[in-house]
Amino acid sequence: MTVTEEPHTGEVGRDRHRKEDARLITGRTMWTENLSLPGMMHLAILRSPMAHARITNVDVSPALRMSGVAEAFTGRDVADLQGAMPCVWPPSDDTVLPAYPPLAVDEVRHTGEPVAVVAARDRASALDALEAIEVDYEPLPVVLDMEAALADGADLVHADQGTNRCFTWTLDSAAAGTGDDARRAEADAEVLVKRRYIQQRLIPAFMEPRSVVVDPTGEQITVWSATQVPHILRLLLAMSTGMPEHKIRVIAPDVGGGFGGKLQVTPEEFIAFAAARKFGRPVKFVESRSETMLSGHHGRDQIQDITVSARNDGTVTGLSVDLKVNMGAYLGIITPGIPLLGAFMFNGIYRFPAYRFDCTGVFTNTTKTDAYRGAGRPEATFAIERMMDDLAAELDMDPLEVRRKNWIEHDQFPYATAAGLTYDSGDYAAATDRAMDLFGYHDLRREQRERREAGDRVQLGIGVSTYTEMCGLAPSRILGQLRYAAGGWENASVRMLPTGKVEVVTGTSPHGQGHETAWSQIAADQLGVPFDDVEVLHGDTRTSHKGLDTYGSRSLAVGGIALVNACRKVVDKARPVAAHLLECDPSDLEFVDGAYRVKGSPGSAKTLADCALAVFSSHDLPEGVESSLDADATYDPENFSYPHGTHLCATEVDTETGRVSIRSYVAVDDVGRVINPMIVEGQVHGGVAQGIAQALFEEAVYDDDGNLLTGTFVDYTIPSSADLPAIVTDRTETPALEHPLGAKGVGEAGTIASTPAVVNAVVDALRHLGVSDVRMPCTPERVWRAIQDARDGA
Ligand code: MCN
Repeated sequence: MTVTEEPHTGEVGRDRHRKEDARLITGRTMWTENLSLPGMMHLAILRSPMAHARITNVDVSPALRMSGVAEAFTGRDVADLQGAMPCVWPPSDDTVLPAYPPLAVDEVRHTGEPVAVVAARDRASALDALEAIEVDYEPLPVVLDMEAALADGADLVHADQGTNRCFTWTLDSAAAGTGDDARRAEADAEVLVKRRYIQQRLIPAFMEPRSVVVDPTGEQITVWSATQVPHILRLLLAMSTGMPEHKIRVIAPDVGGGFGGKLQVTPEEFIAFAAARKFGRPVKFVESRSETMLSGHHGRDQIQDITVSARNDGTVTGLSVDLKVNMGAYLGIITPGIPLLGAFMFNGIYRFPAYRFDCTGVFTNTTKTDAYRGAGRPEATFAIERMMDDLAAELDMDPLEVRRKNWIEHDQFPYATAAGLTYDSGDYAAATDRAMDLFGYHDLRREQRERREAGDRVQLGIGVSTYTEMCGLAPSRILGQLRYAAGGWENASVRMLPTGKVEVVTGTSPHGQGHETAWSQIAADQLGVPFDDVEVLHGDTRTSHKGLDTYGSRSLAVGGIALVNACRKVVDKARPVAAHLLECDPSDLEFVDGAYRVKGSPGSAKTLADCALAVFSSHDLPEGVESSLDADATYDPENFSYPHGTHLCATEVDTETGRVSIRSYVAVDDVGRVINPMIVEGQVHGGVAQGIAQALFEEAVYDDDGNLLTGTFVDYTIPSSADLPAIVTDRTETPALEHPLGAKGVGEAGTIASTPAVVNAVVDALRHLGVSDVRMPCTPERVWRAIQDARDGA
């Protein structure tokens, strides 16, 4: 498929303030927490204080005697109702899939695991009553470290599985026929650079904590949840509990952010569902921020051992990756699949002729990990972009020179990588040249040299990240080859109302991305109707009957195209109606600027609104013409979408205190054709903020007993806007060749690009002092210690 459409009305590509923002920022909307139903009970969950223990006794009866309490129950009490938490992405036949009851039955395996539930007339009474529940725990050995967990004789997280190894997965370009042998490249290398990078554990910090309301009193059970995935939640609730799917309705009202953290079906949703069915009354569960941090899923947590083989002139000849990934104690819906999304991206934008990737998933007594903005791709990009800097340092080359030598040239697209993907388009030189201009690269390098020579206390570092990523998840065929259980298609419907107004129904489920605005722009453009005449409906399985929701920067590249295709069907359906109204043959018509015009006689025109009204009355339709212009389309792309760009960061690092401050940051991204530049800019800003957060600020830390030490925002230091630099953004535009709009995703790009840019800048400031790595987050203490260690020759 090729890029075909020119905008009909100029709507696509235009800055539009987000239409949803007025209600979101003035509070004129409904969050799940605001929902109140007659007879509703409030749930509170007692969570394990132990990282690993056998539950020998739970007594909820003291809680039942407390004021306001209606019910209390344990995992045993709802064993037949609660279902089991599903994992839909086992990468191999022998992936270990341990039992995962939403409410623990006889053993807990991480702190924060749900153990018992109280239902009361209000939340405060439910929370108070938790303290009265008596639980006897028999402590079991705690396994926290991935390498220790894999050692012979290690204590086991799941004794019944006999191993802490969840899966192993290998991608070898020689075996797959996509490239040469990476082991041979290592043996023949003139230069071999081996590094270990640590991806720390992160906690998604969306603004609205997870909340769920379940009403079992109607014809259907209705679930309101602050989720990214209402369609997937309905399906998995049905499959896991045996409830007929058509008897479950899931509504994701406005949702206050997700960042992958709400791409999950949660124990809390399953518990609320079981409680509502047990009691026959509506229930509500709203978690506190510390519950989110303790037991919502975490992200990253990988040990990356990387080897790059190269020639003395800087040409890369091979790449090997050995990855260990912390699953936590259980598997979320796609926990083991996260590193697979990274597997294809370690080679970045470079022409590596040989590639080998070995990955091991490891169980530990920690909160499960799963998607966090970028999911697999920030980790891979970090490793390769840090590596290119380290290779440049090894060869005494400029980091950009090494990159230029190895990246895929514009005229080499489409390019099949040794990892097995085909990148459709890109222009890495154009984005880099633009970024260098905006950044003042050469001037900053000069200043850096001067400061080094002067021995200044505050040194300047320049960090480069020339990234690409695969997004637009889809394509079903490839996801199937990777053993992901679901597909990657997306659905959209267009309903033409008699007055020419339009309702768009989408299977995507926005939670901050502005789809109502962007989808209105697409529909307005395709149909030639005013932007304000389009209403976008989403997030309710009754209205939006078919969809696969929002994650993996897929919504535009898949859902947006489904919408384009549905609009085109509408235009096709209206053609015979317009021809009838204009008393001509359909083949004499062209659809231009939102109206059917007789070719060569542009004066006579009929708009879609004219056709919609004619179809509504249907008094006088030609034979065989349906009395509806509505259309529905499902789209499943052939390939991922590959945005790319160049991010440059300048840091000032105080060599006496270790304090890092970002002096300037330039992001030039290429996301193909853009629907709404203002939204894209916002996505880049937010993404970069999250990437900087990983580089400099955030880390989830457990103590030796498996207690989370960073369970509040006092200890888990998400940056505020005061901690972040002004970000200079710009774009280059290389259209996606395989998507009809030419657009590529942007929702994760900033996060993927920025972390290595910042860490490279920190290390670059200190390389002349002998520092070659600083572990993330690069806190003042870590930076200071790295300088001391280098001085001490450690
Ligand atoms: N867009 C555009 N032109 C392009 C690409 C995108 O105008 N060439 C617009 C789209 O129309 C859409 C937005 O940018 O309005 C993001 O589009 P897309 O890249 O398709 O990403 P998704 O809509 O699928 O969003 C998911 C992505 C992910 S995976 C995470 S994580 C993330 C992100 O979006 N979480 C977010 N951005 C977030 N933004 C907010 N506010 N909150 C989150 O939780």
